[in-house]
Amino acid sequence: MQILTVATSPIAGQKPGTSGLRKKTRVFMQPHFVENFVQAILDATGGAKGKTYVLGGDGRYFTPRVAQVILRMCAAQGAQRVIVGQDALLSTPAASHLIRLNGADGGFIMSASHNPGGLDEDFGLKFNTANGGPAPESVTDAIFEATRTISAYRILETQDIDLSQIGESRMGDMRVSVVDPVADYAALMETLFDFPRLRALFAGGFRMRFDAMNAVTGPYAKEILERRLGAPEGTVLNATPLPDFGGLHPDPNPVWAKALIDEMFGPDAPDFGAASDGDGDRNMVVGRGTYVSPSDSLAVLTANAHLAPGYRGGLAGVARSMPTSAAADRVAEAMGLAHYETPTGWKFFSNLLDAGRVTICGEESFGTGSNHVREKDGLWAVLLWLDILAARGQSVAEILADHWKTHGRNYYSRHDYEALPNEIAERIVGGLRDKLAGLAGQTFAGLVVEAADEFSYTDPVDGSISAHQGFRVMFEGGARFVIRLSGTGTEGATLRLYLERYVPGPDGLDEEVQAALAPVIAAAEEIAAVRRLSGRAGPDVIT
Ligand code: VG1
Ligand code: CO
Repeated sequence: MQILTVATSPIAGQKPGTSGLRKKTRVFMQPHFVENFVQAILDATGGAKGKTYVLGGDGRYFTPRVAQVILRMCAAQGAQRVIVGQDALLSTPAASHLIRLNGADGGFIMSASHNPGGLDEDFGLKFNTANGGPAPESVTDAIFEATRTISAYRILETQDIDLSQIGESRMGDMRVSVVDPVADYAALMETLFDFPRLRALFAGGFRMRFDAMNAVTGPYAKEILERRLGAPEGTVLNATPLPDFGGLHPDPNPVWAKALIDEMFGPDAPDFGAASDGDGDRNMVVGRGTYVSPSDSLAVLTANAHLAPGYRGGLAGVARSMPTSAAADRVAEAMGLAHYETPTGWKFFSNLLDAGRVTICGEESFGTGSNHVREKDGLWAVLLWLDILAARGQSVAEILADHWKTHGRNYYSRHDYEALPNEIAERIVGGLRDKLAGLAGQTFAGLVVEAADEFSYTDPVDGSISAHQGFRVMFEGGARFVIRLSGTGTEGATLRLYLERYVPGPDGLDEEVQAALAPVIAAAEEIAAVRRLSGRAGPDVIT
């Protein structure tokens, strides 16, 4: 076995986005592409010498090759140990947990999350730090800088290691531990939720459908829901992770998880439905005939978490990303909890969680999680919902209606305009930026602008500043819209328009969402002209 030093040169475009580096799979397959990026990660984080890493991913096409490359590079650079999920599988929350459980120095997660997989689709690589959380901006900036100056990488010349068998082996001087990807995660869930109560729920005939979308959560959901909690076999659909996710787009929303939605709104629907994304950190929850918007889900979980054993002592606080609705803020205010508003992306929650300022975090993009790991966690959210349903003995619809009666309702929707030509997206965003300062006091579609700005975040823990995090236009009465460009897309620019309107109740809590938001949608078009400037008749995806 020989350590090779391979000459290389910088490859453009290796800048991590909202959540790691994402590109078309064929881009990742170019010579040196993976190696350059991995070397940049190692160099930017002080080298691999003596370190322990966790490695796994959502099983998408190209994962087995990348896993071997990462192992050989870690071995060449003196890493002490890599803990790998069997078959190179690990959900993102399970990887976060393994890093923390083993006191590892970091982890590599091979995933493009909710993006489709396959030779002609997307691949991705994320690096998490020793706290189990996504690398903060200071680290991703340093990684990007390293990709721009790289001249060589080091890799061990050796045979592939067998990742299909659980157990210990060696690659050069480095220890490789292939572990069950599910066991430690499932054990963690048992400490947070009332498993006997949940077993009794299923034994009593409670019916659930979980769509794993042929992605990584399948084995986790099978083990926890069907084996440990006794839900009938067949509760988990699409449970085998496939390299191309069986052609599904593993993004748990009403558009891409339409089969689940149809079942939940059809005759004889189960009591509860849920779906997860490619890497298992997102969740969509659906009641019988009831869609739960992720922003409302965060608010309901915050209000009811104390019903689950892991949160019986109460919450330290709650954080949401800026585009997420203020529903959770209202709960926090009612409960006297601290609440925080961060930029989009889970990396911004880590400091708040590490400092003990918040217990629960969430994003409008179907992501919720808590201080049990440093990532959002799809199955965790599903189990917390189940525990709440079991404790309250009510349906999802009843819990939502009760929530809105108590706190009022933040009508909410996100409109995505996908794969826009970059110059058009820039024109829309640039136009809005130019207008922002003069908007206050003006009326659009009957709504008076109260304030408008570009969101900038100062981390309350370390004081770091993240500017240019999206445009906000706030109207009198609590309505607002937000526009930002996606940092996870791989084709052109995806523009996200987030719309929100608050209705205090008791009247007007049961409107159709798009109808309730019509004035905000109209005002947003008058101000930002997304449809006019893009020439699109409407959004590609509405969630
Ligand atoms: C999207 C979501 C964001 C989420 C990110 C990663 O980012 O909006 O809330 O944290 O995806 O989610 P963007 O930049 O495209 O809006 V996932 O499940 O990749 O890990
Ligand atoms: Co994800």
